[in-house]
Amino acid sequence: MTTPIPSALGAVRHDWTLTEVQALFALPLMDLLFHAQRVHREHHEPNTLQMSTLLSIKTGACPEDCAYCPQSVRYDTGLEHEALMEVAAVRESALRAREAGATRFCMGAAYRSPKARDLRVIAQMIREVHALGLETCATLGMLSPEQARELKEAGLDYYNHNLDTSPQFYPEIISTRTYQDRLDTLRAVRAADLKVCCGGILGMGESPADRAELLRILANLPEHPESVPINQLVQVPGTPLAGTAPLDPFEFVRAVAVARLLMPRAHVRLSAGRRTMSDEMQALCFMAGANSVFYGEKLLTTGNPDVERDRQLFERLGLRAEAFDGRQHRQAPGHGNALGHESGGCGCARVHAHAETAS
Ligand code: SAM
Ligand code: DTB
Ligand code: SF4
Repeated sequence: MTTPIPSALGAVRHDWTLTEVQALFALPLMDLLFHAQRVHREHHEPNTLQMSTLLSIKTGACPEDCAYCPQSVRYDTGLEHEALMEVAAVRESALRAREAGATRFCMGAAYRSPKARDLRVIAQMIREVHALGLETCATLGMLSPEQARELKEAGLDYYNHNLDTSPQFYPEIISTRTYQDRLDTLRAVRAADLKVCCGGILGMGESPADRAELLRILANLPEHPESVPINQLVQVPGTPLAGTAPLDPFEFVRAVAVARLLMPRAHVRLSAGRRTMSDEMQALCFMAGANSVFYGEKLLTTGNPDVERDRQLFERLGLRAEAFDGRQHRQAPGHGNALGHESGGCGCARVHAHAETAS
């Protein structure tokens, strides 16, 4: 196996071979972590985290058959279906997320693809959230180029659409939309000049080669996604994947490190699954180059660590919030904040809320 020359790691490339990616996975863990942390520091402010809060704006009754998903109408997971939310309620929720310290608000809907009428309402939600000074993200299923443009015009910053796994393993997980459908949506999103949030799920029973191939395909896209969510499968009773053998945590950490090496400028998000990860495993993921999290007690339909628990963890690790553009939040000197820390007004303190900066 050819191991990429360590000094060459950190270059932005789009021509990774599977053999090269597998060679990175095969490095001794400490070497892999060392290179990932080194490359991370070449491209990012260390010890900072981008924080996104999720809201399910339309829940359940989805016609797709994604084997991991509690929202598919095909599986009995006991989930209550909810119609598209009112714009005012979404705004309220975004305001609370901002007060808690999130900088990005991500609206998720259980659609195969959005209908024109619903997209108009969602565009209004985006305008309202944008007006609060938050970055906006949406994940609504497949989009046409026109739909992507409509969202962009409403003020959308990011669109989340995951490849989920390798093309080889994909048919075991989803039959109702193809891998190519996903790539087409990503192309439409880019063409509308939206930022791309695209990653996958680990721990679905895929092989090490599938994990390497997923990351290789992400890295070989014409442009790297700005945001790469690495989810650990949240096993929900009633879904076909409930009962899957859990992934070795070190294999998950390796995947985070390889994502960092392949996409040096991207924000790599430690995404779903944090609730069942130990503090130590999360710290290893941050060491491996993860610099973004979902923040807030709920993902879409399942739980996420409590905000207070996260604040304590980030405090213990000396991690602080990152502002929109990679700088830290600024606050008036001595101003107390929602995270219970006194800010020095300078981007020095720990994670803190940013009502002023966001307005
Ligand atoms: N319905 C839209 C779609 O699939 O494109 C948007 C919402 S969907 C819930 C967004 C992503 O959440 C999926 O692509 C998948 O990567 C992730 N996801 C869903 N259920 C999950 C689970 N049980 N564990 C981990 N990630 C999950
Ligand atoms: C992503 O990659 N993970 C998020 C977000 N994008 C939309 C969703 C995780 C969902 C976990 C299961 C649930 O809460 O329903
Ligand atoms: Fe529907 Fe999205 Fe869930 Fe698939 S992942 S079943 S498309 S909500």
